[in-house]
Amino acid sequence: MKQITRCALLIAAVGFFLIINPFSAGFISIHAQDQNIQTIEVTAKKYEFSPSPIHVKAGTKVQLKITAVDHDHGFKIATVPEGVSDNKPGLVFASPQECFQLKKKQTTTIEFVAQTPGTYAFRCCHVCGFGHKGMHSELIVE
Ligand SMILES: [Cu+2]
Repeated sequence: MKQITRCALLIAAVGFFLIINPFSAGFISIHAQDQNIQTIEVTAKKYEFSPSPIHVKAGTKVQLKITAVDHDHGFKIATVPEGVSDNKPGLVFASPQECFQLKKKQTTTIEFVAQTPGTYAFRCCHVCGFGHKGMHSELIVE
């Protein structure tokens, strides 16, 4: 009799965790998203990014939604802030990429965590015309 009770309790406990956990985990991640994501609309055109520079807050997840207005462009950003000699990345990407391709008339979302305050240089990495080399700006994490 005692063993049956124990067994029932164990099943109830396992059931409780299976049912409750996915809900609470989902709730926490949705909650964190609301507070910590900064979405910034950016345009890329010959030969500038706008806004320039881009300001974000440290400790947040950043979503850059970059629209290439007039031509194919690219986006390449330094992950280590300017003037810092150690190679510890201050911008943390889920999927690192050398050069994000920005297709003409499309919006590309680039996500990373802005961990360390500082100035991060970025530039166009897709040859887009005579002014291509001058197409650069900065992301400032404050
Ligand atoms: Cu370019």
